[in-house]
Amino acid sequence: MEDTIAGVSTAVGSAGLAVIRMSGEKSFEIADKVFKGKVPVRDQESHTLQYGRIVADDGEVVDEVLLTKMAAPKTYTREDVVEINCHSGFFVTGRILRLLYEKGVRPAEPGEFTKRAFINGRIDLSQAEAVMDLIQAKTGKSSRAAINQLEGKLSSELNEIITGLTNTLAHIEVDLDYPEYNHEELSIKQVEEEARRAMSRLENLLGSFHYGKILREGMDVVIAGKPNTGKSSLLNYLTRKNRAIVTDIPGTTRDVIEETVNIGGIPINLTDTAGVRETDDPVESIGVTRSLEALKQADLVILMLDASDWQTREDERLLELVKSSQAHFITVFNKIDLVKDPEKIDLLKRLYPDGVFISITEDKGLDVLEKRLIDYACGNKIDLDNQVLVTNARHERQLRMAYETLEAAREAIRSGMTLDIVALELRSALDHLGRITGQTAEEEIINAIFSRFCIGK
Ligand SMILES: Nc1nc2c(ncn2[C@@H]2O[C@H](COP(=O)(O)OP(=O)(O)OP(=O)(O)O)[C@@H](O)[C@H]2O)c(=O)[nH]1
Ligand SMILES: [Mg+2]
Repeated sequence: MEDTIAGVSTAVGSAGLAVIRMSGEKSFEIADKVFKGKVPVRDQESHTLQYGRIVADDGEVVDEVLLTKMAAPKTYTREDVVEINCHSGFFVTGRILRLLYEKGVRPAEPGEFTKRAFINGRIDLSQAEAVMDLIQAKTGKSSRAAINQLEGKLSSELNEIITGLTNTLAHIEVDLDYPEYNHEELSIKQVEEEARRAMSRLENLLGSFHYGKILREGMDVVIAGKPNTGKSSLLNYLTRKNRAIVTDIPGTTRDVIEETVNIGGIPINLTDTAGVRETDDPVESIGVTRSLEALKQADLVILMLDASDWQTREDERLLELVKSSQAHFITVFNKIDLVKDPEKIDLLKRLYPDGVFISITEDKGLDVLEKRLIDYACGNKIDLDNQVLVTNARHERQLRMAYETLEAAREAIRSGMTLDIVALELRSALDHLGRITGQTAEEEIINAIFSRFCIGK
């Protein structure tokens, strides 16, 4: 039998209300030792709320609360659950928890409620991970992706692939165990076909990771350019804040500044960097080094040029640098308001057909830039309702390994290997897929995942 556990499920700090959650076989019995309401908790109807008081052993009223009783199995953990809505604050919640501990409850570990939901088979591992993604979702679209995963869209796609492969494996095993039936010709073809089918589904899932990862973690966009081109002005514009200092003195930004913004539902982690140039100033030169390092981490670089002064040696050097870093980049010409001759602008547009031309001071072209950012994340091409998204790097890794293993299985078939070798590869592919759903995940992995949760979840 599992212990009964309790923890505060709401955020720590001053707020109107807090929720203390308790789960386990003794939840109702223990609740009755501290809660005084109209009816004892054990007689209260399941999935209802009751008003009452938390009373200490000496009769002192600790808090007025609302208590929710939820009997197994239709609960978050599939165990008996009690939730106490109490007044928030360190003192009150602490007292109530201590009372519960005195009556035999154990403090919940981080993520332990969700872990129980997983162990008790209500959700699989990828769904449990989605709980945390949902809590940390940065935009509406991110939370949408997490909800889809939580509701089991990824799980059911994986389970279909797993079932197909498992059936095939069973088929092979029969052939191996009863060779007298000699189905070999037939099953080899089926095996090959099944592996191919699974691979094409895995390929689909893997292809969704670019966007899925961006939704979960945000897209890392670095604004780079020589000094004074308007990088910090762009950061301020996109964040709608006066986050970075803007002056007309080249070399204003010395450090790397990061802010996350929501552009069209895509979380974008923006980094403003120190303008890159050769400098004798020791502080600025550290800033330049950091800029170059930030470039290497970027999913996408906004290379910022001054439309009125863009052919400098510094610009060329930077362009080379960005190109050689192999990062994707958008060339942005700022300050087009300063270019009075329309022919000059036309020339620029011809030279840089993929460039984006903006003026931050006159608010021109910034909508085009935002659209380009969204397009790169491919936010508009993906239908969140119908596409199963892979958002988690751990899942992507296992999917890729499953894919490679299936490829090896097909290779084994093509080169005439015996069925037992093929079976080995199939089993290994199934192991990789099972690590995502949790069926074959090692205990350390499971523990590591739940330890990243907050207490009370
Ligand atoms: N005319 C004009 N000036 C602009 C525009 N955008 C920014 N500026 C001005 O350009 C100057 C430099 O802007 P910043 O945003 O500090 O430039 P930066 O690239 O961050 O500069 P460093 O931090 O020194 O590398 C400021 O005086 C801005 O007001 C624009 O579109 N048009
Ligand atoms: Mg700056």
